[in-house]
Amino acid sequence: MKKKPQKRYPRLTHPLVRGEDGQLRRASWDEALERAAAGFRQTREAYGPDAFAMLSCARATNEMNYVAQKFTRVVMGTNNVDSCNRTCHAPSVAGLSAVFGSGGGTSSYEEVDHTDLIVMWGSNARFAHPIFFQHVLKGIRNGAKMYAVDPRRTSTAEWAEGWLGLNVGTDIPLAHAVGREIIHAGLVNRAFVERATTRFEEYAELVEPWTPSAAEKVTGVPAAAIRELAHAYATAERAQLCWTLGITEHHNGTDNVRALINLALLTGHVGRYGAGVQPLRGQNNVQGGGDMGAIPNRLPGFQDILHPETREKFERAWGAAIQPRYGKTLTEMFEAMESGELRAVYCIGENPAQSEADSGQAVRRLEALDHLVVQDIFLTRTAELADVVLPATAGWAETDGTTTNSERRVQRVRAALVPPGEAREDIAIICDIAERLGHDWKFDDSEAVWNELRSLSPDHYGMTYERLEEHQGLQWPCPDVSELPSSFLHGRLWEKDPARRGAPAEFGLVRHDPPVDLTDESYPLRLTTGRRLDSYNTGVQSGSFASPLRRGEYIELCPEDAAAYGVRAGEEVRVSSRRGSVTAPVWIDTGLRPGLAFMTMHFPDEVDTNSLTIEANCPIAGTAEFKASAVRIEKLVPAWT
Ligand SMILES: Nc1nc2c(c(=O)[nH]1)N[C@H]1C(S)=C(S)[C@@H](COP(=O)(O)OP(=O)(O)OC[C@H]3O[C@@H](n4cnc5c(=O)[nH]c(N)nc54)[C@H](O)[C@@H]3O)O[C@H]1N2
Ligand SMILES: Nc1nc2c(c(=O)[nH]1)N[C@H]1C(S)=C(S)[C@@H](COP(=O)(O)OP(=O)(O)OC[C@H]3O[C@@H](n4cnc5c(=O)[nH]c(N)nc54)[C@H](O)[C@@H]3O)O[C@H]1N2
Ligand SMILES: [Mo]
Repeated sequence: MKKKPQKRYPRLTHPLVRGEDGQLRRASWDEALERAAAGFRQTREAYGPDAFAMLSCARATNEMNYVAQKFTRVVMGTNNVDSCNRTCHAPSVAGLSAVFGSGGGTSSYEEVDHTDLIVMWGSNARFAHPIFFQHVLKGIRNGAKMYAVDPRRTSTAEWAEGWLGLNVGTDIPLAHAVGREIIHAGLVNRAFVERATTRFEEYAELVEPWTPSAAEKVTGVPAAAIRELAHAYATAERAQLCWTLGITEHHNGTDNVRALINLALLTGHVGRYGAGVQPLRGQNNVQGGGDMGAIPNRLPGFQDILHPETREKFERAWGAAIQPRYGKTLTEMFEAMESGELRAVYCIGENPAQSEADSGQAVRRLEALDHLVVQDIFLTRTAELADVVLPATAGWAETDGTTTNSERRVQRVRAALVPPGEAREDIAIICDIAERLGHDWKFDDSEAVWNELRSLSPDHYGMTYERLEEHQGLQWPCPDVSELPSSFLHGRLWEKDPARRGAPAEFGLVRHDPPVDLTDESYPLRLTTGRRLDSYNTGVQSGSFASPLRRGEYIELCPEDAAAYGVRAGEEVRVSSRRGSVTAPVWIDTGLRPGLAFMTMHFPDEVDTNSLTIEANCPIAGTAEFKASAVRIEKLVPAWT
């Protein structure tokens, strides 16, 4: 089989603007910045502030995200700012904040070394979170058991005591059956449930029909395995429940998250050293981007926009009025492009033309914009659609600042490489556009931005650059400049004094709701999409390096399905969904089960996987159902050749 050459993206070294001939051409910084600013000014004047939206970069620094959201709120006057957190862990943030009042994972990586049980639920950390996975391995070496809950027998599952291979989109029945078994076996942590939670009785009633055998019928997981996981989790002294996109990238992602948190509430596996609930975040700084307010509903420090005193504090500091309502999520932005409500987008370090579900539709919507400015380090597919392209330095290795990881640890990053050509720092570019729109912000360096943030976010106040350096990073909340923060959250739930315990954690009364894109005779296969170790997201950054590991896109099938369709490994097939169609070679994976196919999102220039996926999304968090499409495959070469 001949392999298609893999695209290598050129690093952006100078600004580009769209010329009269419709092509992108080289421009001076002055011309490009003027074009960018003029388009934003005209949009605001003609259609008002909400016709503008910012996509902010989850790979760039906290400081850059702070400045990007400030630009959106102060210069453009809207809360329409979001990032790829929406395609990823927005349900985790929504679920955790509904239960605990804070959207962060509750534990530290180090606690995983010393825990007794680790559940990796919908997470292939061996591939996607290799550093965290080292802690899982350390925990296992120290005597912990690990369970993997994933439709595929993944590389992560190879280290597990047990693998629960459930049908895609049946996590709620499985979690409810685990919860019911814990209740029936008398393993509920009664003292914790009574003191620190609410709605237990309703929860117990809700899960009652989910006997292990009823759940086996829906999930495909043997009843004995469900019982084993329930007993192992409930009897462990300390347990870590970790999840990622197998839970969140569903049309009911937030409900899925709530179903898992319920298990931690039942057993008291939260708010103690070694016990906790952890969504392992996606990019290096997607946690920080949200913390910095680059989301439509929160000001920096995760402070609610609807809270009048919070708004006043920021209005005083910024000298501008802040809209008293939430802005649009990334999902809503794309809908508003369709209706014409959204006319101008400033896209910094995101590649939505290839990462959005139903990418054909996403590209059409981006093309229809009046004004698209893309600021990136590579000439992406999204940049190819832009009116102005601005070359930035990479947040990693070419820029000073801080980033925040999944354990809420803020760490310093430093410029170690000289950026190519005329590339400039993201913050400097945003400030130049702001200046052309009448806002003169003087930030001498990234520390000046950080100190402005510290003055407005109590959770970050105690983290000076000096202290971050001294302690090799600090975790939020860190309100005090002399004390060290706790490594885990919500210890308050264990307090005997109700005043110190604060608001109770609520059980989530969530119900099973199968995937939107149903399989039927025409589309009989369930396609789930995800990652491989050797590539990164839409391939823009990983595609530029020659690696002996990369092997392009495949549709992965189990041996039984390959035999049933009469296709061999390496043979090209047509893969079609209700939205689009691609051709891809077959890969045979014994970790899959009949009826389940897998593809990545890493090689969209060769095989545009997202032309197949469905845009159905979670009404609470806005995250699309990347994990469940219905497809069919057809042989391209007739069987008689
Ligand atoms: N090497 C590499 N590392 C990465 C990335 C990368 O592209 N490459 N991307 C980063 C980003 S942005 C993110 S968000 C993370 C994502 O990290 P992960 O979420 O771990 O990665 P995925 O492969 O998308 O999905 C995880 C697993 O969900 C399973 N799954 C699918 N459907 C279901 C379901 O219905 N229920 C359950 N329980 N599981 C299901 C899939 O089989 C898959 O193994 O990785 C980050 N790290
Ligand atoms: N089918 C399918 N689709 C998915 C998913 C899935 O599991 N399946 N997962 C979803 C998830 S979890 C995510 S997070 C999204 C990712 O979607 P995107 O964020 O749109 O995709 P990336 O490829 O990560 O694009 C990152 C861009 O940031 C640029 N960049 C990197 N560093 C910097 C910097 O410092 N400054 C600037 N200005 N630019 C920078 C890179 O060059 C690149 O173009 O994809 C989503 N799409
Ligand atoms: Mo992600």
